[in-house]
Parts: sequence; C-alpha cells; structure tokens
Amino acid sequence: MKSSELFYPTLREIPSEAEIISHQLLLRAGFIRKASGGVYTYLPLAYRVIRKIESIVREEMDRAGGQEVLMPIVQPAELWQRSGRWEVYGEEMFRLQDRHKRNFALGPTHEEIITALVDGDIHSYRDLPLLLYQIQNKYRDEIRPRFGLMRGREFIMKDLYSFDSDYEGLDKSYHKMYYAYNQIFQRMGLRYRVVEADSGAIGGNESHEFMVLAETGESEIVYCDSCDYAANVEKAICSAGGAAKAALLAMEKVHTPGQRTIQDIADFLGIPSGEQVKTLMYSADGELVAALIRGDRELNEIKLKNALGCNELLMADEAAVKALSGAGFGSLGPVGMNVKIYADLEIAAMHNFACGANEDDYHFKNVNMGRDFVPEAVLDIRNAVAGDPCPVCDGKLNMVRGIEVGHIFKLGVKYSEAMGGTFLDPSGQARPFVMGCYGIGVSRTMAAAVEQNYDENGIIWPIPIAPYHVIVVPVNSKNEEQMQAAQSIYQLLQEDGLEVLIDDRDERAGVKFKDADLIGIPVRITIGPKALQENKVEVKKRWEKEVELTDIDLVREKVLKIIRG
Ligand code: 9G3
Repeated sequence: MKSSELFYPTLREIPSEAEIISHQLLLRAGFIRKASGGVYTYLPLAYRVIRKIESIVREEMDRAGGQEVLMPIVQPAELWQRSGRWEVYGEEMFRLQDRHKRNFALGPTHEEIITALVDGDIHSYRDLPLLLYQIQNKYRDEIRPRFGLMRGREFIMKDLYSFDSDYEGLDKSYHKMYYAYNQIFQRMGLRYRVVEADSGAIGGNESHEFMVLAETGESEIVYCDSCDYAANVEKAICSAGGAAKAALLAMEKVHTPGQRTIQDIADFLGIPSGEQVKTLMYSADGELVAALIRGDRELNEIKLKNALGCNELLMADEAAVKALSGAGFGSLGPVGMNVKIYADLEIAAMHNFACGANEDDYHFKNVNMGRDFVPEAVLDIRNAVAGDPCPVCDGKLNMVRGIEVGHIFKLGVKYSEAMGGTFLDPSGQARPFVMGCYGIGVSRTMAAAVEQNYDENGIIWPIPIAPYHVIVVPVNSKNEEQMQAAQSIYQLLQEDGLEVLIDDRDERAGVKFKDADLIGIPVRITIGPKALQENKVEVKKRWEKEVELTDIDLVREKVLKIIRG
C-alpha cells in the first residue's frame, strides 16, 4: 500500500476530549473517528488490526470446537422479559420500538437470543455439548461514554455460549475456553494475566478475567509472589491478620470540631488512619446497615453485597442516616448504632481504635469490638492491597493494573431455567441446559494493546496484530534512485507475504519518520542517499532506538527474521 493513497488522517494536536493514551493515539494516528459519543468508525488501519484480532480469535474458537453464527442486533423485548432481565437493565439498554409499537433492544449481549435458539432446535442430550459463537457489534448506553474504544456504547465482542447436559460437561467446556483464551492472548503478543473474578449480576459461580497488563488499566489485580494465585482486588480473599495482644483502654469521648475524614482525625488527634475505623452506611434492599473497615482500607461493595445476599446495595442517604444515628457521615461509629453492623475481618484484630461517636463533632478513642459494640457478623469486605498474605500459600500479594479484555463465566442453569431451555436426558426426562458464556472485547483489545505498547512518539504494535509489518521510507520520494530501491524492496517483501507500506509521499523525511512512529509499524526500512551509494539501507525496529545499516541483499532475510521470528 502506498502511504499517498492510504486514508489515515493524522493529527498534530492531542485531541482534547481524549483522556487516555489509547484514545489519544488512535485518534491522532488516524485509526478511528468519533461518529457520536462512544460510537466510532474504524478507519483502514484500525480495521486491519481488528481483523487480525478477529482471525486469531476465530481460529482458536474453531479449534476449541466452536461454531460461528451471527445473531441479530435487534432483539425482541419478549425474550428479555422471559429471562427477567428486561426490567433489571434500565437505562443501560438501548431500547426502541417498531412501527407497531413493539419493544426491542439493541443487543447488549446474547444470552437470551441464544438460549431461545438452542431450546427451539436442540432436543436431546445426544446433540450436546454445543459451542456457538459470534463476533458482532454490541450496544450499551453508558451514562458517560469515555475512554474511546475502552468503554464505547457500540463495540465489537466475541461471545461464545456453551450448552452441556451436566456440570461435568460445563467444566470441560469451560476448560476448553480457558485454554483457548490463553492461546489467543499469547498469540496476540500481549502481556496478560488470568485472574479469579466475581461473576457479578450475571449469576453463576466460577469466573475468570483475562487482563492485559498496563499501568493505565482501570482494574487492580493482586498476584502471589510465590504461587499461581491471582485475582481481581474485588474478588481476592483477604485474611484477618494476626491480632497483637494489647490491654483494652477505657473508651474516651473527644471533641473534634469540623473534623470529618479519616485524614482530618489523623491530623487532629495524631491517630494513624490504620488505627481508626471507618463506618459506612448502606441501604441493603431498603434496610439501613453499617459496614466497618479499617481507616486506611477500601470497602469492597461487591463483597459486601455478596455477603449480605441482597439484590440492591446503595450508599445510604445522609439525612436518613442522621435521623437514625444522630450524626452526619463525618461522625459515625458502631458504638450505640441501632442498625445491623457488619465488621471487616480486620476490625476483630484491632484494639483501642478511634471512630465517630454518633454525635456531630465528636469521636471516641479506645473503642474495642465485643466490649463496646457487637457486630451482626464479621466478614471479608475490603479490597486486597499489596503486601497482604496470599490466601493459598504463605507468599505475599503484589499488585498490578490491568485492562479486562476477556471474561469467562460458568452460568449453570440460570438462563435455561428462567427461559425454559430444556433437552431430554437418556431417561427421557426434560432437563435445563447447563450453560457457560465467554466474551472477548475485540475493539477493546485493540485499545488495550495500545495502552500497553506505546512511547512518546506513538503506538508500538505487537507484530501479530500490527496493521502493516513494514514501512519502506525513501528519504526523498523525488529521487529516482531511492524510489527505485524502495519499490524493489517493497515488492520483494510482499512476495514473501509480508504486509508493507511504502511512504511515497512528497514529504520531508522528518515528517515521514514521525508518521511511521505514530502509526506504530514494527519495522521501518529507510532508503537514504549516503547509504544507498554503498548498497545499504537502514532497518529500524519500532521498539528500539538504534538503526542498523544492512546490505540491500540481506534486507529480505533480516526483515523476515524480525517478523516471523
Ligand atoms: C444488559 C446490559 C448490560 C450488560 C448485560 C446485559 C454486562 C450483561 C454481562 C455479560 C456477560 C457475558 C456474553 C459473553 C461473555 C460475557 N452488561 N452483562 O449481561 F442488558 Cl444493558 O454480558 N455476555
């Protein structure tokens, strides 16, 4: 492809609406353009990357026994009513009506469609297992679409659904997908980790996330420094931590005018945040409850919600809390609090801590659980942090950030039961399908690859998903000798099946180099006047600073080695 003909409108300025690096670079390098909030066009370079990601995904899904289908984007409300999810997902669903005022949604996912499909056409255990997948656009009406392709309202997903006759079969299907996902992310040349995850609202029990490691990632992952344990911080199991023995001191009420936060109290009373207790108020299915965690920890709402077994967990309204406890958010504490109190495991290991006194501008010192208040339950409800003990071995947990690009779930019979998806077992009895679902964010993977692989000059595509492998740059396109050498290298490499760009534009060399770096082509071959006199050209790898002078005769071999290994 000639650069002069390629549609890649690059921008010199960083677009102001782009908050994260992948969004900035994909816009600047002319890969994507916004059509409306969270809705993008993939320009030629981006679409090449997308297609490479898709073909790796497709190959591994087929290898694992998946069969590709294409399901409708427009989905009738009836199916979502059958699963009970038409009401569950409110504004996040793109809803529409046809001319007869019938309700539809633009598919946010396809559990409903596929369960109904399989129910209609699979009747016997002999037809199972069945693995069906598609690669298709999905729609979710995010409140605030941002971060470019990372959280679009329209995005490309690969979704596979497994149907088995029993849980043993589900385990096998799940295992196949777990293996295939590892193949996929390895083949893409991405650094990633698999972590135990919470299955969230979708239901089911086992779940893993595939995380592309990137400092800018929005998820925190803990992993053990001495065994295989790795988990999303929301899922990671925390332990109580040993309680040192200490004499219980007399509780003391102190005046703390205007001091509301943990940091305020640390400064005002000189008590470190780790020796204070934070009291957070929630409405759990409408009932006010208090959750206690150490002052320097983060409460994990997912753990709390799972532990309470409630359907809806919302931060409590401050007025309601004040009516009940007598104090606003800044002075709450468990002593004398007239609601169910759920304490984090670590609270049990603390002695003589400080907390609010349920009276504005007052706190207690030297509070002790058991003596001064009794919780309803002691639970694991905090986020793990670096340095925590590993729940599996005696190692320590480290923390890294990542971007979720794949998520696999064991669903069990949630959808098949709700929707009446059944088959006949060997004894002729109707049984619900045992299901799993397995997603890969295809467009998000492209963004995550950028988020992991860039420098101050632009994108550095991993070779397996790069839009082109090589860019050939004649320093002066008007120079016939240089252009001829460039053309012949361009041709030669293409004959080997490499994907090659030739920058034939009438631009200064500096501009060409800047653009080549920005769009992130892995190998650049520069044809300049001096080296050409000696029958040499420059070969530069995008991820290295140095250029290498190479004999023209050896270029083919050299580049093939870089690209194919
Ligand atoms: C909705 C809306 C948003 C949603 C869902 C449904 C997330 C929803 C979870 C999944 C799970 C799996 C298939 C492939 C693997 C992942 N957001 N989820 O179900 F109606 Cl508006 O999509 N789906």
